[in-house]
Amino acid sequence: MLSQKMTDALNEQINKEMYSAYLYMSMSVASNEMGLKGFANWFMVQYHEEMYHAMKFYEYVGRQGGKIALKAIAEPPSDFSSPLDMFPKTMEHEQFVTRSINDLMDLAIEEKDHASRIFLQWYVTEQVEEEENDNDMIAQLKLIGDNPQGLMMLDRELAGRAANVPTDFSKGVEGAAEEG
Ligand code: OFO
Repeated sequence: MLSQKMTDALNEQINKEMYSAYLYMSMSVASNEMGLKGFANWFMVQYHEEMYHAMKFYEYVGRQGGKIALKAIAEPPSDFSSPLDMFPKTMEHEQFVTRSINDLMDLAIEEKDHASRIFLQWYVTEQVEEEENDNDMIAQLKLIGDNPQGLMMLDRELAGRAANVPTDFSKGVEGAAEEG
């Protein structure tokens, strides 16, 4: 059972995760335009992760008998100049998402909503990984600086990143996670 306040907050979070997916899709487009296919791949994998995050919330609200409310997704920025322009922006965005997950957790604790608290724990852990990924990438890009060869090497490495989350939700998120 979810309170109306928790239902509304979870629905807002579905929208934030969908926006994250949209933002990373936009960065993938920009990377392709820069000729960086590996970065484009990295961001598309990130897109799939965000869709998975959104779908987990979607399924949880539904399973708890809450009314799912899908809101308009804001237009993401598209004017990026380089990977070192994009990654601090992804970091800033992930920190925003982390604060949002923390607020949800605070609400679950305040409402003694134990099911939501346990469900949200997965996201608390996930956000540590999200911020760590961005930190690592920013550090590598700073090391590379203006060296095009270094950037091409990293681009080749990022081309190998594969999605390790379910991408087909026709049988629901849990069903997809079991099959995947
Ligand atoms: Fe959903 O973790 Fe990124 O935004």
